[in-house]
Amino acid sequence: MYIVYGNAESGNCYKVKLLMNHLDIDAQWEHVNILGAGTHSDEFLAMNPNGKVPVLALPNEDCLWESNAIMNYLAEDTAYLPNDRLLRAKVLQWQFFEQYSHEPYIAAARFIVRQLGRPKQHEATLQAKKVGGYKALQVMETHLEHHDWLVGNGITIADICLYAYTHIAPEGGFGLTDFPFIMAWLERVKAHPGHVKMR
Ligand SMILES: N[C@@H](CCC(=O)N[C@@H](CS)C(=O)NCC(=O)O)C(=O)O
Repeated sequence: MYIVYGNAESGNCYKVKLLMNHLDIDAQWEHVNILGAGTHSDEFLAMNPNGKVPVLALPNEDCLWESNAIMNYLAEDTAYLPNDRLLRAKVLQWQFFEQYSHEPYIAAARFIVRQLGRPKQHEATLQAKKVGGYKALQVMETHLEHHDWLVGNGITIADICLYAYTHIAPEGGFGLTDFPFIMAWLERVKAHPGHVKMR
């Protein structure tokens, strides 16, 4: 049985939870306090020297960290990670986009608003995050105007990856009403069998 070290407030952990639900994979979840010292204990750092959740502990006692690496591992040989070389590379393309151009803005803005309580001294950072976040949303909107899914003709881990922080983008102050194709895609992901809410 897998053990996932995670936190229910984390979109990165939700990616793993959502995929596991889609794939009907059982796991034991261990809560990690990410605002305290939970990710900095010697025990935790032995599993992930980078001190972040999620961590997937494998039955052979090896550990895997980085949400997208965990998803690729779990999705191997399933329809959620295509075998076709180009489609597989496109899944990676969206996962790298998520980590470099989406999550650092959208998740970070949400952290400032929700976890830090939007303190005045972070206002300039928050506004800068808004610019980057809306740019990422526009990239998705443009693609989804002509495609039902991010890659190929069905749901893949690219959709699960980007669903995680996009569906809670309003918690960081991002309005989604100007992105009708993203909103329709969020509904498609939500309606797919195997869906589970973040909290
Ligand atoms: N790139 C990593 C990011 C992981 C990450 O930022 N995790 C946050 C929660 S969303 C965390 O553990 N923060 C606590 C800390 O940095 O100590 C991934 O995709 O797994």
